[in-house]
Amino acid sequence: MKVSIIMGSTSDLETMSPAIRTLEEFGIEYEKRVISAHRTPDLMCEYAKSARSRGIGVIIAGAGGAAHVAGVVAGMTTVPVIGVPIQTKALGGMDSLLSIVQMPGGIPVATMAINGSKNAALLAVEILALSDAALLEKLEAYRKKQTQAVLDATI
Ligand code: RP5
Repeated sequence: MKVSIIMGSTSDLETMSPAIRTLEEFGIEYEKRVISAHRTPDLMCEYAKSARSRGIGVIIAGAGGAAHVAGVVAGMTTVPVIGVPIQTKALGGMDSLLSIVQMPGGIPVATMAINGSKNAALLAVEILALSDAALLEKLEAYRKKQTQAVLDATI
């Protein structure tokens, strides 16, 4: 299963980079694309509707401002969608957060913190690890290492 990382604009790439690095750390195959709900609506529909048949297991969707890509994609696929609200200059990302998080009943989007793309990737890893024992081992090792780093920290 592949993970898809989509984002509303090339200007979102830097914020979405921790997700990319995290998937690479776990050796997970992924694809990444700029897909805008407003600027490329036809592409968004086509992409969402074909995601499952193309072997996509989780979609991570980052967007800022009037951030509609995660929710609209979720409405067109049963592949789990994780939304990442991107921080904005005008409203600090509260606009993005509220645009993504308040989904109507029936169409869920797992919404991360503002700029929380690293956790989006880790949640995708957790979902894929439900049916992948080797990935689960890597995830457990990652958690142990993280815990140890905190225990070893000297301040
Ligand atoms: C959203 O508008 C994008 O996700 C981006 O966060 C924001 C600004 O886009 P640009 O004007 O920088 O392309 O659709």
